[in-house]
Amino acid sequence: MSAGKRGALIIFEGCDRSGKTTQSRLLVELLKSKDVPVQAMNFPERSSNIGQVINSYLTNSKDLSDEVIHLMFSANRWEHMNQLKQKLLEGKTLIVDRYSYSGVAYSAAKGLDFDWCYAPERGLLKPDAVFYLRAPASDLASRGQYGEERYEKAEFQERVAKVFDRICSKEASYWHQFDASQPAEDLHAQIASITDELLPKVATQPLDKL
Ligand code: DGP
Ligand code: NA
Ligand code: NA
Repeated sequence: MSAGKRGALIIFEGCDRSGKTTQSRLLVELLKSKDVPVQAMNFPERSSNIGQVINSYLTNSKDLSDEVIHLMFSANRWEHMNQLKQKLLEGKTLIVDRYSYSGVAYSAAKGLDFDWCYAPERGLLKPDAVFYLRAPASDLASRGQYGEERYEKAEFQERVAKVFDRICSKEASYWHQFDASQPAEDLHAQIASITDELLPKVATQPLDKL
């Protein structure tokens, strides 16, 4: 690590099938090719004990109340926070597939109170940038069959998208909205250019909290 330089915390958000997986992979590959220390991460992180409960819930083999699963998703982020912080301070840039905003969007889409949903996320590391891949849920559904997981229904995704839109307008200072229906290479080029500007800028800024 170069002295005092930290990595950037970059989050991809969006509905299921919005292209987050492809775009985060392309960004990680690009940064690696430029010798930027980088690591891909993913929430929910399904390997921990909490992550395994979340996985059982998502695959419909376990039912939990909306409030309980909400807090489990949040706890899954909290249990990885020290690790994220340490990596960032070592100079590693983290490219993360989903974060607190999915936590709020998916639970608020069920009807839970927005502020209640946000409360357990407070104190987590604040992202330097959120790349929001936005597309009407009807477009996403037409990309092919949704999978079998609990939330993969067009009507529910439509409600999730509305909450993401609301968060995006509130957090405009570090959210970047992209049209997810454009070709992947075009989207990648825009994301790459924002990331290029971001990394040197945040390298000397202290980490902040949500
Ligand atoms: P993924 O592995 O990123 O595709 O996420 C799995 C599913 O879980 C997906 O439908 C989005 C949803 N999800 C991700 N994070 C959260 C969260 O914090 N809370 C809730 N309720 N759902 C989430
Ligand atoms: Na998914
Ligand atoms: Na994820």
